[in-house]
Formats: sequence, structure tokens, C-alpha cells
Amino acid sequence: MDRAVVLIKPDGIQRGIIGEVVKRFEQKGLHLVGLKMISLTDSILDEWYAHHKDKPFFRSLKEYMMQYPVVAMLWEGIDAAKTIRLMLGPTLGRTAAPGTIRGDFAMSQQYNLVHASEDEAAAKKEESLIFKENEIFPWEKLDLPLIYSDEEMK
Ligand code: 3AN
Repeated sequence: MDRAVVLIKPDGIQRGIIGEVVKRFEQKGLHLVGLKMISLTDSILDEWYAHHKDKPFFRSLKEYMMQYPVVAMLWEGIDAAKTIRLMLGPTLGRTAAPGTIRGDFAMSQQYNLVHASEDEAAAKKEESLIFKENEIFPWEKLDLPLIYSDEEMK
């Protein structure tokens, strides 16, 4: 199983969509192994958004991400990052298809409510920036054999 980090960003917290986001990933069959509220810091964000550090929006992106706390989640599943990013829709909310989270709730490029790790490598880095070992709970999810075939789980 792969993991992906999801953040409900400050605008998502203000818009009251925490339950909606968790509900969608749960009903999809993803497995929640970490969940907490956290205030992101300048140094976490420097690493988190290192790939954006030369962009003109870097400073305002960091200020926005520190304005209110975020809800951080760690989800497991086969191709977790890819699946979750499909469920989010593209970065620019107003171009996201209905049925996706951004398609249903977002209009903006910056205020696009939810972050998800881009791929497995990004997920590992983000997991280590946010979660301590004792904040991750790999509990046994009893319905996994109904979500994946034996072949897929090998
Ligand atoms: P995604 O959130 O879809 O992974 P990225 O990694 O390109 O997209 O961007 C990270 C965050 O940076 C976005 N969620 C958004 O808040 C912000 N962002 C991206 N592009 C812009 C932009 N052109 N202007 C302002 N903010 C942006």
C-alpha cells in the first residue's frame, strides 16, 4: 500500500469542509492512518513548497498557509496519491470537474482548499515533515478484502 498526505488548508477549514473531505476519502475505500490539526511554520513550508521557492506567489502562499491551522491526514491505498489527486481535481478550482472536491467547492488557484502529495516520493517527505512516528496508526481495516482483490493486495 502507498501513502499520501492530505492537508485541508486554511480556506478549507474556514469553509467548513473537513467532514466532507474525510467522508469522500473514507467512502472511496482509502484507509486513514493519521489525522491531526497543526499550525504550519515558516520552516516546514520552506521545505514543503521548495519547488515553488522562486515563484512570485511563494511569499503569499506561505502567509496563506500559516493564517489558520490545517488538518493533516495520512491516507493509505493502492496508488493513494494518484487517486486522491484525481478526487481533488486540478489546481485551478474553477476548471475542476463537478464531482471533484475543487470542482464542487473551489473557484481559485491559490484558495483551492485541499492539498495532496504529488507522488510517493513527495508523500514520504511530507509525512516526515508533519507526522511523528507515534502519530501514525496502521490499524487493521477489516473491509480491505472487499475493496481490493487478492491479486491487487499481493
Ligand atoms: P496542487 O495544490 O494542485 O498540488 P501546486 O503544487 O502547483 O498545486 O501548487 C501548490 C499551491 O500553490 C496550490 N495549492 C496553490 O495554493 C498555490 N498556487 C499554485 N499556483 C499558484 C499561482 N499561480 N498563484 C497563486 N497560488 C498558486
